[in-house]
Amino acid sequence: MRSVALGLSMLAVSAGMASAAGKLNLYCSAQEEWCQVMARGFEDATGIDVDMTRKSSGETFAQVKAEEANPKGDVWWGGTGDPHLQAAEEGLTEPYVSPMRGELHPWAISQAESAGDRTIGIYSGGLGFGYNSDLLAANGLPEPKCWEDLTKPEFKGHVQMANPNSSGTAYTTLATMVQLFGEDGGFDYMKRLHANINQYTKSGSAPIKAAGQGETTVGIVFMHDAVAQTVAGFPVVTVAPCEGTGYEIGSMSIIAGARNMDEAKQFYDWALSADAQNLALGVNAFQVMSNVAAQKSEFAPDLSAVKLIDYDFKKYGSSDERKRLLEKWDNDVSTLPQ
Ligand code: S7P
Repeated sequence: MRSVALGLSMLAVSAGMASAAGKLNLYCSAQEEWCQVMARGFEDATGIDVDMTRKSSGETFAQVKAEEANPKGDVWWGGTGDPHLQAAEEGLTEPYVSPMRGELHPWAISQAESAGDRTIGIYSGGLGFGYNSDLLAANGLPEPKCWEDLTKPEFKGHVQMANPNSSGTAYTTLATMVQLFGEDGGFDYMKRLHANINQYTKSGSAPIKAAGQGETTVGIVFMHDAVAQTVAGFPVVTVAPCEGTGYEIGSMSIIAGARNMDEAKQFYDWALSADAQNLALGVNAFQVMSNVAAQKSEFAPDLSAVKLIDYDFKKYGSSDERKRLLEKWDNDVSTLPQ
């Protein structure tokens, strides 16, 4: 009896400690498994309860904007940098200079500096595509090596990508084509690609998961997401397109007016540490991490061997440009017959 009472009082003490330690509402736009380990890892490190919601980058941006007058989230972690930059420009996120900043790669810091410290880089990764080698062979298709190959008539119905309105990956694709081929050339490419698309998904990594399952031959995704399918045992080959490609600076921001501001800053500092970033390795997240001391997986795509464009994050993350490109894609591309 006594030990039960003692046990109950210890439980009460630890429950009291948990609530004294506070709570955090985390909006997460990276892959689900990674979001989960970040939430649980922070709880373990601090005792702070985390309520995590996972949504794609564009969807999270729309939610943060819709909640502007009554913010429900505290930190937005992960997802491509463009909508984080747009949120910064629209004053939806809070300036913060973390004491951890000195441990980061210059590209992560310049993301912060270009946004008045309202966001920061947490990882980076190159855009490309992957294909299911079994399906490619079964359909007698040539090995695609370039963006242009995906628009060839024989690939009709074989290519999948996400919708750029909901997905940061797909917005990066659209902005990459405009930067690679110019405004007219980029939209001409998106129209020709549209003719071969079998489905626009909501989530950016869904197309390569579908390729792994044999539901589409090609998926346009970040290369690290294609590599993750290969490592998981699926017959997926990753391609760095021959013309060159864009890349992302996956980002993190504190939401303006966060109800749990102290906890938000604690999470922010922790998420920039090498220990927190090393959690990625356990869930097959093969991005390049922003902390210089974070470990790099042997499977991570070698970006130094990829022809990367000089992606203009400021321009393509600006509110006007992002809205303009998405509207143009909605009106001129997505409505075309297939
Ligand atoms: O975690 C994998 C990853 O590709 O997901 C993020 C992505 O933006 C989330 O999906 P959406 O494309 O649907 O927004 C990337 O930042 C990240 O590298």
